[in-house]
Amino acid sequence: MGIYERRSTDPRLSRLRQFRSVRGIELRKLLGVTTLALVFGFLGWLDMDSVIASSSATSSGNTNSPNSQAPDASQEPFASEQDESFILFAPLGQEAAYLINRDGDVVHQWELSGKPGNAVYLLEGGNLLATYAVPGRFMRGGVGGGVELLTWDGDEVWSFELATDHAHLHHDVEALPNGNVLMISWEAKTRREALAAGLSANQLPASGEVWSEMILEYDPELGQVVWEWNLWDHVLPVGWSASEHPEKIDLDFFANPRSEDWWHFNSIDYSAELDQIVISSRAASEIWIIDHDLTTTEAAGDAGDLLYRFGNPAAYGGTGAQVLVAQHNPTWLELPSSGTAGPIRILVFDNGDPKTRPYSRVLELELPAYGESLSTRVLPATIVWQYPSGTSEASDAFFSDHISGAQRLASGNTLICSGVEGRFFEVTSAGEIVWEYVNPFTGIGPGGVESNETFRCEAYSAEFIGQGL
Ligand SMILES: [Ca+2]
Repeated sequence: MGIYERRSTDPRLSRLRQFRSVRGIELRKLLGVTTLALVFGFLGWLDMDSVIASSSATSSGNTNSPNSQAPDASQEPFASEQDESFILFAPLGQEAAYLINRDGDVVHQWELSGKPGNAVYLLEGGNLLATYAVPGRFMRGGVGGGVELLTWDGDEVWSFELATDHAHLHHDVEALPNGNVLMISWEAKTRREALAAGLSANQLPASGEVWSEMILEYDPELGQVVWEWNLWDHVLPVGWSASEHPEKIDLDFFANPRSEDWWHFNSIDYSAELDQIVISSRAASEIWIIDHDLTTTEAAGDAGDLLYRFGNPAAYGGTGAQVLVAQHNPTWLELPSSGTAGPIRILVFDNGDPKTRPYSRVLELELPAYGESLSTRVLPATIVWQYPSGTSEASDAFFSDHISGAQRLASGNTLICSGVEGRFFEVTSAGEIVWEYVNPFTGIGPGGVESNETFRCEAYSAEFIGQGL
């Protein structure tokens, strides 16, 4: 059974998820029913990260993870403690984060202060950096509002909430080496501000309001935001050509009267070596790179314009093929050792879309001549690896049109979270699946129905976590 067969049924109305398990241990079928059409009818204002929810045949609340599958011992890919033997995830329908081993046993769990909003991470030593949803005026897909640092035992070290009528955290955070945390926040822009930026009234949502984006750096020692990058500082000035200024953000491309969440940032990742940030804009189908080596004042000026962008030339009036479709979770891969010139690589989960490209894939992008030698803001990225490859024997087609992510492991393998399916699987560079798990913890997810959807999963080594693992 391949994805092409699945396409014979409208994946937006019903979806039969079927896949072979690792090495033929068993054949398992999950019947998922998406309620997109109904939900669209009731909740037309929601975007894709909220409207699709699935039910699954998995049980609720078990701690024994009945759907886990141990890898074949003869193919044991986790040879040393340096390998990432533990997987962290927070099901979108529960107020909890789980840490499992490769046998699928829950080895630890945390209670969160709300449903995930959306990413969770372990810090070295076993503290949990978690997002959680806080009610507010702008409750769109990926809504957050709170960030908390919990000890291994679940005690709060600190928490920070931003869920006002004018700003609301969402989706992802990034722990910096100095202990600060980067956060993504929506920021409300009034009709007046939107018109002043060159938009016409008929480009605005019915509310007249647009929710823009900010990147905030929170210092938990000071208990305050110490750095900010604001998207609105970098919009294309009226009268400028978008294609001649890809460093600017063209509001016309995003103007969409149906939605107020124009850019829909859904991830943030930081490179300490470059002191740069890579952001994913789902609505643009682009990844954007910005400089973090700036003061807030500098970041509000031209120096804070997009350093580079990649994925969808239409977003800046350019020509050429669109590569990314509604992607998530671009991450910097390990950089060449210092002093060695070499290509920069980024791994990204390229979701796809039911209408235009109904399959997902994971791409490894190489950015040649990255840095000062690049004379363009448009990255000349090439795809150097992808899953599925199209030629591998891994026939387990997967499709998750929202949420999801991918992580390159120390072994060179790639851990993929197909979030809609609540499915985590690890593939070798040759595209062979060597481990697989389906989240059994269900709950009422963002779409308002029971699901096992999971935003992402993250793998960690026992050495990194400590705590006697
Ligand atoms: Ca992150």
